[in-house]
Amino acid sequence: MTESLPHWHLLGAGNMGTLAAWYLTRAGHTVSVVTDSPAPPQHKTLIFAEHNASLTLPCVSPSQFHSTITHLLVASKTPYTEAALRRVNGHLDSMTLVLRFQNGMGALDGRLPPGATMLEAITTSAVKGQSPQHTIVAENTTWLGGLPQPPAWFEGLQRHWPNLCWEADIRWVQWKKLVANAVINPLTALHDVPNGALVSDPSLQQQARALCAEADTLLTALDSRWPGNSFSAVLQVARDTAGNTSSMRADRQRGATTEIEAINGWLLRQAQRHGMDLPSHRRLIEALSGQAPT
Ligand code: KPL
Repeated sequence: MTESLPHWHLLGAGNMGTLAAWYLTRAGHTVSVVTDSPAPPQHKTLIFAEHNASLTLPCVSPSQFHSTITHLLVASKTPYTEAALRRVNGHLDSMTLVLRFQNGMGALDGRLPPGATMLEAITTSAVKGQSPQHTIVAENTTWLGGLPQPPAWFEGLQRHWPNLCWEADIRWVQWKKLVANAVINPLTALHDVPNGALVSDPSLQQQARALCAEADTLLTALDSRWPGNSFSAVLQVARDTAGNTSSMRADRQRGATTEIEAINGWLLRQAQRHGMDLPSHRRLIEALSGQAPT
């Protein structure tokens, strides 16, 4: 007997949300975008290395919900999480499965109904562009996890989502990505440079080293088994994405609120709870709360 595949409600049909919706629909799931008010379907173009693809996503607004949402994909940028969740207020319950596909940590903490199941998605894929055009720069590894066992639909999804892995204990994967984002994103945003500048500019490299050391000290305090050595991992990410504009640099260039609160802010809040300070991260947050580059 074949199990019916989920219908997903999507919050945030930006680059990552659209890519996830693409793979989900390829695997036979259905996806609708949750909008503030009734809206026509969204027609999107995904530009892959070898081909272009079209994706049409129906929209649904709060007044059109008739039942509880069973599967919610949260791919909104972290500063807009609260506003996005307002759209589904009263439609989530303990039976809802939430898949969080966002940078940083903690954006959904305390914001879901008791008992709701939470899955995390972490990706090293890169997508750029502005809706409705999304250019897939790289289809790298994506990890889904946070539960002892994958959901029944995971194996089918793996056949359509390149390099999709299951990781029951996803915390270290999240932390590794968090440190890369906490170093590459704010430094490239502040200095308005591509990611590769962290490899080629000795002064940026020195700052990256200090940021990594502080993050490793904190993460070791949170989990003594944390392997550390973040600096070489971060430099590798900067090398692999040398020509990229980091998402924070892009946000800052267009004057949008950055995700620094969910990235470096999360590290700083954890440090404070443990009576520690992370001076380099604190200074970066302060520096970036100033004006956008001109
Ligand atoms: O995730 C990224 C981002 O820009 O948000 C990196 C890995 C730094 C790639 O640009």
